[in-house]
Amino acid sequence: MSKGGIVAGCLAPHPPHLVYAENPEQNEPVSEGGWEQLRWGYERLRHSLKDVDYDVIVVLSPHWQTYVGTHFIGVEKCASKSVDPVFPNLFRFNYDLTIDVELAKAIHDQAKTAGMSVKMMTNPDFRVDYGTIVSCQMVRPEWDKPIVSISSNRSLSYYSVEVMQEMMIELGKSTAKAIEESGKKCLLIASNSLSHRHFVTETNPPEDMSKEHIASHAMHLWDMRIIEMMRQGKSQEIINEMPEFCEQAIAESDGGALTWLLSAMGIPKEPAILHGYGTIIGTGNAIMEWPCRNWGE
Ligand code: 2X7
Ligand code: FE2
Repeated sequence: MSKGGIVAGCLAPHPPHLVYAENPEQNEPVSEGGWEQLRWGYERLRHSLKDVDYDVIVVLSPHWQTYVGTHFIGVEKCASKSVDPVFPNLFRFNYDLTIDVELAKAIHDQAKTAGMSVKMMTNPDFRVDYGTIVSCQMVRPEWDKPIVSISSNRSLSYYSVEVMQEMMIELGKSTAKAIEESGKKCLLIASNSLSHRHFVTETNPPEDMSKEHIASHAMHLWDMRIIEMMRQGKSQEIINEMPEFCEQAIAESDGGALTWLLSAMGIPKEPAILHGYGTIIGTGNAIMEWPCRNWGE
């Protein structure tokens, strides 16, 4: 069997507003659009991946929060309605997806061997979180690839960003090793916003773009700093600055997804492609792609 690999790593933020604005048939609420800069960014990412051959999407979402270890969905078929608890007016999405349980178990086993606390989630009635669903819908709306769904272990809540990062670096290495041994070609998704200060009142309609902007200048500066580092291949510097970023920008990378992704790709020095940036209820969101398939051995 030939070695598996990562065809691309993506930073793919999941505000439900994006799906609401797209009006896919699976989502009940209907909109007049909105957040076009970000949706055009996703369009560019989809175009970039159009001719890329891969078997499975591996996604880590901060909205599946587990407090004892990292969990993996271990049920092959997941179908239900996902409702955003904060925005039920925007996101009531009927999903029907397939899990690559074999690869999920392989990553689980590899992480366990490395000493991590891990668990396969086998409840057939489990409700898949909206972060996973929104990012997958925006990256691959066809839903024709199986996914591996990884939880966000909230080690930050018990310990610190430093402990969270150590664990996510290990999980990233285990993910890469399991993928290599599986022989599968994988697309990796870190599902998170950057700066995460948000407004607390909603406009009417929610898609009124005359009211959309970053929450503060300080958040803008943080977002631009992290994006520039990604564009310059400064992955190690991002990891070094993560504690300040998470604290000062309330960054959603506190869930570990970005650190996991950078680690799985081997802390790349190659530049990431910026496909789009925009704000959603004041939060900062970047759509980035690391085209690992082009880097060679
Ligand atoms: O989950 C989110 C988010 N990360 C950012 C903005 C708005 C809503 O939901
Ligand atoms: Fe979120």
